[in-house]
Amino acid sequence: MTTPKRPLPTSLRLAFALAIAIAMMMAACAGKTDAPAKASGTPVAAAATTPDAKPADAPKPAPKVEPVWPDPAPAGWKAFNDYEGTFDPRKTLWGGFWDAWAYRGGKCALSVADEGGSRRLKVEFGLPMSNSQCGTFEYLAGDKGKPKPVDISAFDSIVFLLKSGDADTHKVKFEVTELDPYDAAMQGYTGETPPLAAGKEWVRYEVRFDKVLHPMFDRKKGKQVGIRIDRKDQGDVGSGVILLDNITFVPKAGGTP
Ligand SMILES: [Ca+2]
Repeated sequence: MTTPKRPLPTSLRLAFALAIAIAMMMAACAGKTDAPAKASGTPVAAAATTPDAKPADAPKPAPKVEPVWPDPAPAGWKAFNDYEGTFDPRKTLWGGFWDAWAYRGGKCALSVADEGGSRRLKVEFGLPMSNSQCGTFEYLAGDKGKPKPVDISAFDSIVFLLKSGDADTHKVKFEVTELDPYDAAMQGYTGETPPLAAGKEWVRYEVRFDKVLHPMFDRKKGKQVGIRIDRKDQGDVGSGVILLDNITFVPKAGGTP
């Protein structure tokens, strides 16, 4: 069944005509405005190349070492480990013990390295098997083997800097772990980020607690933070070097931890 063809109502035809007219006017206007824009752009370009506007011997701005890190740090940011004087003895800026861990044949060798005017944590990892892992743990408080719970509920997130220490890009997860005094390893829930790329340039990553922590994670009982390097995240390259710096706690908006 077909609908009999009827001529369009006059009002519709008028509307079409109007629409076409408007479209043509707009096209005409676009053509007009285009020309002055090009013309006005020319003097600017010319000015930029005159010696007065830009002396040839003007010193080039020094390349920024950490373009991704705010200086000064925003109010309320609480530095946790900057690796400047925390390596020997192993105490974070909050006073807790920190070190490396390894699992299933993995190994993370820790040192500090001067890079770009700052000391960084250098992690040389070797993950020989398909399920090898290694990483770091940094107690929020407490001596070796004696972590103490720390209330992190006033904080919104952790930020830190990550970079590759060799020619390859590596993948690193960041973890936040709850203290459970009834667990053999005193470990409760662990929240972790997806694998984060450690590449040629420093990148600032943010670990938002609401995103990575289990709803049952008791934020009044934070135990430790750290990185995890998983062989399965690395692709073909099972060993390498990554650099880490400036683990910092960021307070909740309006919070005063
Ligand atoms: Ca540092």
